[in-house]
Amino acid sequence: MTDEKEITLDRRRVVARILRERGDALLVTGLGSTTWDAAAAGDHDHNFYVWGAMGGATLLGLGLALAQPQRRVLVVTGDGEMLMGLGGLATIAVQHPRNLSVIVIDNESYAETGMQATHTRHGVDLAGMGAAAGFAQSITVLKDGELERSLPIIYQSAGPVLVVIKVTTTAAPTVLPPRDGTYIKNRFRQAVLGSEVFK
Ligand SMILES: Cc1ncc(C[n+]2csc(CCOP(=O)(O)OP(=O)(O)O)c2C)c(N)n1
Ligand SMILES: [Mg+2]
Repeated sequence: MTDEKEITLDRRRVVARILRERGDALLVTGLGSTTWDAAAAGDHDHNFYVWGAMGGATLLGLGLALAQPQRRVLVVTGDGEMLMGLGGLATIAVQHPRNLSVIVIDNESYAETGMQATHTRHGVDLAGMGAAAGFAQSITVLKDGELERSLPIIYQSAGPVLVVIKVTTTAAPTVLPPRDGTYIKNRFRQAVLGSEVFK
């Protein structure tokens, strides 16, 4: 269990800081708040917003990482979403994509549905689970300095990488990206595949 007093990082600042370094990385976001965080940092044609399918973001990222091995793939998702798809950690570790980094924005809550406590509030250690599954790197970030040190791990370390970032429960305004699934898919495919998209 994390002492509430130790958590000071703001999710919007964290996600914006990470995405500032994104270069040509591809981004998958989980349902709800992490999608708003990415939209607040700036909509991008390399963003694939998973508007639903709770528990599926990391495995979508795995498929993308395997299909696009030359690109860095980031998944930015919530602790509740990650807890719903825990088996994905084992599958990712076994597939061992060197280009996949999973970032969990861990507010120890289901913010989207009213800030109910998740299991991480009760001590479940997602980074420990990633390490036990066999992730190449699996760390928890609590402070600004640790966030800065995690950036080269997120973008350059051989994956799979899991970075669990503890953030406050401070409410952030909802910022909506496009939500037409067909539009998001087509835009993303065009941006990633270019002229290959029609083959
Ligand atoms: C299968 C399923 N169960 C429940 C929900 C309702 N739901 C939507 S967002 C959410 C909370 C997500 O929590 P988390 O991933 O921690 O994101 P946060 O908003 O806290 O950043 C829940 C329970 C859903 N969309 N799908
Ligand atoms: Mg949460």
